Amino acid sequence: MVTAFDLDSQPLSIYTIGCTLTCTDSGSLLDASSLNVIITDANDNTPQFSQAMYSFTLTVGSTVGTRIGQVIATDRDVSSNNNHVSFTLSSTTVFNIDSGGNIILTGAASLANPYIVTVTAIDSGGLSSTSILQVLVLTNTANSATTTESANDGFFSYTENIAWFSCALALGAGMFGLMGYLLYRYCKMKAVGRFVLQLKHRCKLRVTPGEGGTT
Ligand SMILES: [Ca+2]
Ligand SMILES: [Ca+2]
Repeated sequence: MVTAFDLDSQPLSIYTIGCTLTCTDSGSLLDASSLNVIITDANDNTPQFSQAMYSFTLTVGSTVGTRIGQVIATDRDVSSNNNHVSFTLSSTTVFNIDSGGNIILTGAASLANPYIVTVTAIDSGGLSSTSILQVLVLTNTANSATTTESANDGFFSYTENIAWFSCALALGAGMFGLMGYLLYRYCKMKAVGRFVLQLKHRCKLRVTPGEGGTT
């Protein structure tokens, strides 16, 4: 019995093909029987990475346990026995990889850029493939601008800053009010002075005709 196509490519882990068998003799006597062929999944697919190379960045000084990124590999076999994928990394004490493909920091990463290691995906039957993992370690200088911006944005998040700002605002308002008051008093005194001068001038005018009449 020979198959005419790839039975393993069917999207079922186990399925059955029903056949009818017949046999005849030289006298044309025959008999028939049924044959069920149960197709099970063979481990004929190798895990495949979604990318030939993965590149991630990491800030120097990051704490152990930091998740750096994730690699993804899939296996086209249909049964869990044959499509279960696990990961390993080539020798390194700085990174590790968990069952989900997450790259985890396990040691102090230096600025010896870039870290390049081989990541392997292997199924339960021992079929495997590899990809390249590159990790670029950056200084935190690139984050300084963001840090400064955050500090500015958070000016009013500190109680002492609010107190200083309120005092400065109140002092400015007080000075403005005092200047307005002094200006008002100055204008008022100036008006009173003009009034007094005008009054003196009128009195002088009234006295002048009388003095002329007595002479
Ligand atoms: Ca497989
Ligand atoms: Ca298969």
